[in-house]
Amino acid sequence: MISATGVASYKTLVSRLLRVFGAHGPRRLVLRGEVAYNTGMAIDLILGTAGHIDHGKTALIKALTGVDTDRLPEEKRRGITIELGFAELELGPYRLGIVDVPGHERFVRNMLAGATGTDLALLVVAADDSVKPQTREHLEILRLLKLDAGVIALTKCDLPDPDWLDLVEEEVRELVADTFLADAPLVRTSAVTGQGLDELRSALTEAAQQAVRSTGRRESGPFRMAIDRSFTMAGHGTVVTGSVLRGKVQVGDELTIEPGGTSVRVRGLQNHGRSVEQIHRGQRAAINLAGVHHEAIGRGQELATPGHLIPSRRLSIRLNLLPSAPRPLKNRALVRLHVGTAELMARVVLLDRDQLTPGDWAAAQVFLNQPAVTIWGQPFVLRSESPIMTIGGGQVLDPHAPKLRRRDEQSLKFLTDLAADDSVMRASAALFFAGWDGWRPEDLARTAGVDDVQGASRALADRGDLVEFDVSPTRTIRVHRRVLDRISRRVAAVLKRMHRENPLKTLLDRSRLASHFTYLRSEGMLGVVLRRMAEADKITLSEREIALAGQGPQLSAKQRELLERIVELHRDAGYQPPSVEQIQAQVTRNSNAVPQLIQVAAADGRLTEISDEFYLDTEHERQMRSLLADRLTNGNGLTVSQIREILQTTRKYAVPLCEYLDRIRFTRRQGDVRVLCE
Ligand SMILES: Nc1nc2c(ncn2[C@@H]2O[C@H](COP(=O)(O)OP(=O)(O)OP(=O)(O)O)[C@@H](O)[C@H]2O)c(=O)[nH]1
Ligand SMILES: [Mg+2]
Repeated sequence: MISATGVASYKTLVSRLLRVFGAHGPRRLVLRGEVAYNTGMAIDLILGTAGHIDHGKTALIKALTGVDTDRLPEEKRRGITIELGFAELELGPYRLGIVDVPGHERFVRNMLAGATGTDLALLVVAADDSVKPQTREHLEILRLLKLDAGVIALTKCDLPDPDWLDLVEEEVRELVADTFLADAPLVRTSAVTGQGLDELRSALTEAAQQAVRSTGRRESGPFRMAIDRSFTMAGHGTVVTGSVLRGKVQVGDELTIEPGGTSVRVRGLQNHGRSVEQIHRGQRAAINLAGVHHEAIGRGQELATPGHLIPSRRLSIRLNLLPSAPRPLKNRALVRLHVGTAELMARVVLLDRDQLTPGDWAAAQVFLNQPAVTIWGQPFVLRSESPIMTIGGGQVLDPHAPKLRRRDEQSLKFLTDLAADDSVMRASAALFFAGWDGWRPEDLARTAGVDDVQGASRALADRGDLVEFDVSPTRTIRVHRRVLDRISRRVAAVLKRMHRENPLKTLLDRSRLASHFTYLRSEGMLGVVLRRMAEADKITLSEREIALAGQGPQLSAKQRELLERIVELHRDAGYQPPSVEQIQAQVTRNSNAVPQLIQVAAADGRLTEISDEFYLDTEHERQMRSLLADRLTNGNGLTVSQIREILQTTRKYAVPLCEYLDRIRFTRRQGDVRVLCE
């Protein structure tokens, strides 16, 4: 990190400014300003160098641009690049922001940070040294990062004899066969003699054209930039730099730093040393921020439009282990994950196998030691600790993933759908993985790479995948129908268990069921699931009680015998049914099951509840109503005593029986008598 704090003389301040922004001499600044003004419509792209240590990357960039991107004293002393270097190259309609990376194997992590956001690559191979380990590794990284345009430069062509050059060229062609550079131009150059520089410029112009065709401009939409440096500048405060991945930013804009969620305001902007009002994708940006200390942020974090990025420690991914990986990748292996400019420790959980063979692809989840911000489709690179090398990479499928069970067929199917070309299929899968967490249509851009989010969510509703319901007057929940199915299955499983634990109960306590689903964080959500289950006759449901269809009480032979005895006692007793205590007195065994068994008989419709105290045999209850109906049709009412006589019972039973008849609206009270209800 570069620090430029403290009061400095004008001269040191200028030199610091230039160093910090990777800029050029003052005369050049003015010139560049004019060029920028005249070519206001320039198409900006980021070019990244790649190649083995000492192969002449920095020298070639200097030959092309006049800028020595090695600016650290240590870089000068050791003659190698350590940190990222920056320069700028105008090529007709294109303006290339150049990121020069180190080739040393110990600084591959810096190369990875620099490779983020690059649109085209300049792969450098020294003619006197040919293909070397970091030539291969950098090429693999660019491939994994999904670059698809570039140029190969054979450097130091002033050194070896021409026959040797042909051999090297052959080796390079062999290396890049089957990669995005298979058909790329290979230009013989020398930074010493200037050989091939014009040819290189025109090859780069063509590659730029191709990069624009394949990446699009991506200047619309949210702003996003992965931070590669953060430092402080005297008189300005915090400055962060990076390659703008998407969108544009203006002085005065409010942005968020993620992970962390820190709100900041853009105080000033520079592009290659020029102060500008606006910076867009494909440009290098130095952004002066208000609202944050430079030490509170750093490489790996991102600057974005508020709400655009959501940090997560868990990602679902599609993972490729390189054929060159030294050994299979085991489930739960610990690796380094490079995404954006971030480098994180990650545990890889393979979802459909126990180990991944070199060369193969698999669906996986990574559990990170710190949150990362990614979007659907974002490429990443995996490196192993020992040996320290690049072993694989792939794309993010779910940037904010729920924990998935291994070998779960439904999850694996939806993960496959997330990698599909069909955007509605991806949208459906993203909706599924959003679970019950308050999905919004606009999330689809980030979670499924869908541009037309409204169209996609309409298609989801039409397919019946998207279920919307209001859980409160102000809150609508949107979920995948398969998510509701999943919750339904859990409800059924919990109810089954509750029935097993309460074998004599016909109806279960609804609030006890709800206590198993607090993780839904919405009463309304469970309510919707239960209503859908009731409509499908999978459960019976009332305000307080619930039962799973086909899950009646489970009685033992003894209990069944006792149940029959209870029903028999009621049948024999006519309109003077026994109380619970009386029944218990008559049966010696299992007497404490009596109250529940009475309820079982009532739920089966064999007994009818008259009051808290007693039940009637259901057949007697029906007879009672027909007896009384006969006597009541004349319109004259009956007193309690008359009813007692008709039923040949005692007052102890007649009063509750009359109250029962009123309650079920068979009779109604009129003064001293009961009359029939119409
Ligand atoms: N003869 C000759 N020497 C060159 C040429 N290009 C670079 N060199 C020399 O090769 C050495 C390494 O060059 P750099 O440009 O620093 O190499 P690099 O690829 O940037 O190295 P790292 O950034 O450390 O990976 C330097 O001593 C250069 O002077 C060339 O075209 N011809
Ligand atoms: Mg260098």
